[in-house]
Amino acid sequence: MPMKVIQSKADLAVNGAPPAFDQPLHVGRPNIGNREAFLERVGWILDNHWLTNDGPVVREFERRIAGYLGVKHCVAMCNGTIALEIAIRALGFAGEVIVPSWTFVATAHALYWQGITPVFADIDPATHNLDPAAVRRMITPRTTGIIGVHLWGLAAPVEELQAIADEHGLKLMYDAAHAFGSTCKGQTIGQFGKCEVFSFHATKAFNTMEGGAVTTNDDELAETMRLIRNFGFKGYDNVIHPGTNGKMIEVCAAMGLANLDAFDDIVATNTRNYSAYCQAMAGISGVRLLSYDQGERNSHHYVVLEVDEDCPASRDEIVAALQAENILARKYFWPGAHRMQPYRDLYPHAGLMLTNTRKIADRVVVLPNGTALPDGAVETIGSVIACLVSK
Ligand code: T4K
Repeated sequence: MPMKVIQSKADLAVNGAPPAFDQPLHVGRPNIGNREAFLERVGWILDNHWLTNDGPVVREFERRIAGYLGVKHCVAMCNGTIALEIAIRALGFAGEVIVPSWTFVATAHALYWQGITPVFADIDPATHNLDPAAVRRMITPRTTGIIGVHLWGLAAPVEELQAIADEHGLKLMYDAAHAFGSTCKGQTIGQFGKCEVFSFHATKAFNTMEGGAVTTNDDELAETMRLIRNFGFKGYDNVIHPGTNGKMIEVCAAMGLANLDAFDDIVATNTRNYSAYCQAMAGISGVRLLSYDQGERNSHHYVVLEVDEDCPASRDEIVAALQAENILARKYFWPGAHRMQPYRDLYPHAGLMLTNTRKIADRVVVLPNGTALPDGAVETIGSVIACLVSK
């Protein structure tokens, strides 16, 4: 279908015109790599009669991911949230752990679920990542660790956070759910802190349908996480550690291998789309895209638009107008974890310490990207936003 031409506000679906797209455009539309390679491997898995429990495809996947990220160990998991929980448990976090509120709620839930109190620190509005000075302010005698998040695949301030952790005897790990393929000062994310946790959920740039992994250079930590991932079993009938079921299945690993082979192409498509978005938004006053450091690698999976306070259209008006066009933009991660339960009841006044988080939460719109985005869609999305904010 030819793209709708938007010349005036009367052409917008919120004002009664037909939507720009027949089919919804999703922010998290999965990238599907080499379909034939995937299906062939699934056939092999069925013939092999080994579907889960540390099977040969999961092992190959772990080797390939560790090699790709340049890290000693990759422990594949059933999803990113369980991977966070297992890493937190293996590191022995307790008491309070400092995290950003400006993240997907799973970062905080993975702590709370284990009886550990997440303490929210504010972010740097330029990068949306933890502000080291804010982290220092939240340290108490009960603090045992810090979880940095590389939000949108932009590296957290790893040197500053490591210095704080060393100074105060805290353990530091990362939620790298968004950061597969990103670098920090040229070094691949996956090797910072004690360990880093990836999500390979369907909606991520690199996916295994459901899945995740913890990467680390620490042999002992990797071994402990492998035990916890499989109920604490060391061989048959011998349980030597408390554990859970965090195992990745063979079919998910097969999807991961097919997508790993396609990952460079996926990133190239995302990067092309991101550049088109930059061009489309360049002349529109009142909105701007979060920028990526051109000297670092990033999957450019997240296209994050910030709507200024004095923009003629509010953030919520922009989201409503895009959704009316079947462009399912998202307000990730509004309203911030501190305003979600149980944290809203736990910290009714947290917003006083989280001034940047509050501001950013009210400004952000995440736009669709990925290999499923139709040609020309970015330009149409740009023209919807341009028309909306025009006076
Ligand atoms: N830490 C961080 C920083 C994270 O962002 C995440 C996950 C985690 C930890 C936890 O990792 P996992 O345990 O999830 O591995 C989605 C994802 O479910 C979640 O994985 C992700 N972050 C988060 C940012 O986004 P929702 O609740 O927004 O998902 P939903 O169902 O609204 O889907 C998003 C869009 O994608 C929709 O427009 C529908 C579309 N979609 C979705 C799926 C699953 C498709 O088109 N096809 C699909 O197969 O959380």
